[in-house]
Amino acid sequence: AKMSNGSNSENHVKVPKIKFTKLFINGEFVDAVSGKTFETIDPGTGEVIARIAEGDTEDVDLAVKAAREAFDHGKWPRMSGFERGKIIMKFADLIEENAEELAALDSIDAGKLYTSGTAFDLPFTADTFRYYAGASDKIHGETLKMSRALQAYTLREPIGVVGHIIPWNFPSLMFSMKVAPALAAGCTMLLKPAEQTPLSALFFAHLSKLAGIPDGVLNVIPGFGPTAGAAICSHMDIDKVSFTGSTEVGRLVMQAAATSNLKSISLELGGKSPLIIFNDADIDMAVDLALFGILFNKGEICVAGSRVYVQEGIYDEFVKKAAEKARTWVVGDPFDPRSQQGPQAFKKQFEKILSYIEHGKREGATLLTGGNPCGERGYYIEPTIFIDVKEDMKIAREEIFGPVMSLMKFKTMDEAIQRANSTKYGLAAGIVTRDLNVANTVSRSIRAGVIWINCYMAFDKDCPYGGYKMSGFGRDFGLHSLEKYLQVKSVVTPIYNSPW
Ligand code: TXE
Repeated sequence: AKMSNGSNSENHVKVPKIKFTKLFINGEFVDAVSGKTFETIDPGTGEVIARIAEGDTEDVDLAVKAAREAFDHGKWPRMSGFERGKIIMKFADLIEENAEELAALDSIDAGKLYTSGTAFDLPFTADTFRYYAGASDKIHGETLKMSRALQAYTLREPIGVVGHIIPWNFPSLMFSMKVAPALAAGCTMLLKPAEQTPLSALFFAHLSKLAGIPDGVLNVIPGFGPTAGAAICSHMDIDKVSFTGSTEVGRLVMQAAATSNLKSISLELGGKSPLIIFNDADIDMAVDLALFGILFNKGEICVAGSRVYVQEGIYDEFVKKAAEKARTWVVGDPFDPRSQQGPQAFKKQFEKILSYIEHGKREGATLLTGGNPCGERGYYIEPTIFIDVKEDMKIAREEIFGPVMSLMKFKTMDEAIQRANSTKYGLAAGIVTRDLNVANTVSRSIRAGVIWINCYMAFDKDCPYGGYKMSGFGRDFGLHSLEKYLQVKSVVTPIYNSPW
């Protein structure tokens, strides 16, 4: 890997002044009840960006009270879906107008490439709001044909007060993915951003007010998992928790829901997704997809293609080409347009990745490329490819969440299917082949929530995705996501003296 040496001033991207650092409750920015604050750090330098108000149980209580009031007595759940849609659309326009500033906040807070932020994350974020704005007036029930003399129909009502808990890898996109469908459904809510990346969520809170979202409908509470996060999961007055994060914490969320008020939950958790490349693949395309699959967002993405299976006929050539390409990959300042990979999001994640690399070496896998930290400061890691990886090695089993690929060889389709499925996770899978029958057979055989054929991470707001197995349950994006935020109510009345 090459290191780009750009600096912010050289590239003329203005790192924004941090304007919002407090909790957002009932339409106001306020200090935490405890008065406590915490530091948010720039992973490109290791330096403190700002101090943020630290929400805890009492702040969560205040936010829930505001959201409850807005749900039980406010106009948001009661106005027409069409009116809600107009306000959500305005929110999207404001996001678009502020996209560069929001992308810069994510770059400095999470080490994300500014070029990706402006070209991908922020347009996607705004469009996700637009997609659900368009759905808000199309939420309706069914008329039922009953076998007895009854007239019945269903209503689809908002589930109530929602707690969203999101991670640090896509701060803006995760915000939209959770908040947009819940708003469209007519819910009120609080969102806890990850402690590593609170900046864009607070900026969104500010924009939501400008858009006309009523006070109390959307509250943002930065804070830590075991305190603010746990308070949300065990709260007696929250109706639903939508969580994206680690499988370990997903288990805690489920436990807390069970022992509090049996709130509905949905979990989008870890993955160890396979990418299967067959002999008939276009090798250059397959190499590009494999590298993109593991290096996009520096591997900090739940659907990262971390296990790459290449059929034996093209394996050697694939290895050679992948190594060549990985060696030219440019790692560096996320604000430098030449960079293809920024720093890992925070120190602990950086250390976790390096420790997996050490494990891989110790367990006998061979480093094809990378394997080291790079740069003079900040949390940068070289694009890393291991070969000679065995299925039972830690690096092939556990989610690393970094730029570390395990490259493996296979002989037959059946073997590839069996090995691809030999994981506790089931988030995504990729298939590269020109044979339609192989593509269709493998798609049906793999237990994962999304299958990409001759592409990888081809996301869009229209397409639901989420986990099988221990990758969780519930779907984000698409109309399926709305279901998480709705309840079905049946209304029944007798029909008298009617032949119908
Ligand atoms: O996750 P956590 P971490 C995986 C990835 C990564 C690992 C650890 O492998 O290396 O998890 O990351 C909040 N009650 N993924 O430690 O802790 C926390 O504050 C309630 C995959 O950051 O799960 C944050 O807002 N909430 C994943 C959110 O949970 C709690 C994305 C996620 O943090 C809590 C992130 C608690 N007890 C990590 N403890 C994906 N699916 O994309 C923490 N949180």
